[in-house]
Amino acid sequence: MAVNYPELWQFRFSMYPEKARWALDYKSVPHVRRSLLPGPHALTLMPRFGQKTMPILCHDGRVLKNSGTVLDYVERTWPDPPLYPVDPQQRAQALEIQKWFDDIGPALRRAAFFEWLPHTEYAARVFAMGFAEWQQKVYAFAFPCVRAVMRMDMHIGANGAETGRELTKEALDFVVRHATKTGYLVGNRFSIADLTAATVLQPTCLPPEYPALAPEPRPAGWQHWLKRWQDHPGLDYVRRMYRDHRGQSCAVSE
Ligand SMILES: N[C@@H](CCC(=O)N[C@@H](CS)C(=O)NCC(=O)O)C(=O)O
Repeated sequence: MAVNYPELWQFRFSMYPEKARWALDYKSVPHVRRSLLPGPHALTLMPRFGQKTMPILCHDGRVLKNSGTVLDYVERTWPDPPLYPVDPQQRAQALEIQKWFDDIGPALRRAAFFEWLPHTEYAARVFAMGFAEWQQKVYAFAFPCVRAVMRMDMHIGANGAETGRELTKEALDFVVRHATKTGYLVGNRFSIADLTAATVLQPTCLPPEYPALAPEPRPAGWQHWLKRWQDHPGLDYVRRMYRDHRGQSCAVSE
C-alpha cells in the first residue's frame, strides 16, 4: 500500500521552510520535500496554490500555507514530542514570541541578502544547490534577472538593510535576555519559541546542523555579514538550539 507522506514545498536555503522542516524532523515525521528554485518557483506555485511563498504543506487532502499554520497543524497531528508548552500562559507566550520572530524575519533576510546577493556566481550556486547540473548552469546564467526581481520584490536596499541589522541585534539581545534563566525562551524546555528564534537567527552564525550550508570559501559580503555578529553572545544560544534540538532529517524520497 502506498504511504501518504506529508509533502513539504520549500526552498532548500530558506528560513520559513526551515521552521516546517525542523518541526517535522523534531517529531520524526517522514515527509517528502519538494524543492524549488527562487524565481521560477512562482510559476510552479501560483497555478497550483494561488500563492508564491513557502512553506506549503500538503497532507491528507489538506493544504496548509504559512509557517505558523503549518507548525500548528504539525503540532496537532503529531503531538509528540510537543513544541507547544502545556501551560496555557506559557503557550500563549511562546506563540507570541513565534509571531514576533516571524514578523522580523523579512527584515533580517533583507539585511543579509543586501550583503551577499551581489556575489552573482556564489548566490546562484547556493540557491541552486541540489538541482541537476544543467539546471544549475541555466540558473547561473539567468540569475542577474532573477536577482533584479528579488530585489524589487523584497525591497532590498541600503535603508532596509540598516533597519534589518538593527532588528537582528535586537533579536540577538532578546534571546540572551530571555534564555538566561533556564536556557530556553519560555519555561524550562525547548518550544516553538526557540525553534522560531533559532531559525530566524541562523543566518548570523550558520550552525553546522542547518540542512543547507553556505559552502566555503564564502565571498566578502558573507564574511562581512558574519563578522558583524561573531562576538554577540546570542550566537551561543542559536548554536546550542541547533546542536541540541535540530535532530536528523526525516525526509524520504518517493
Ligand atoms: N509569513 C510567511 C513568510 C513566508 C516566506 O516569506 N517565505 C519565503 C521563503 S523564506 C518565500 O517563499 N519567498 C518567495 C516569494 O516571496 O516569492 C510564513 O511564515 O510562511
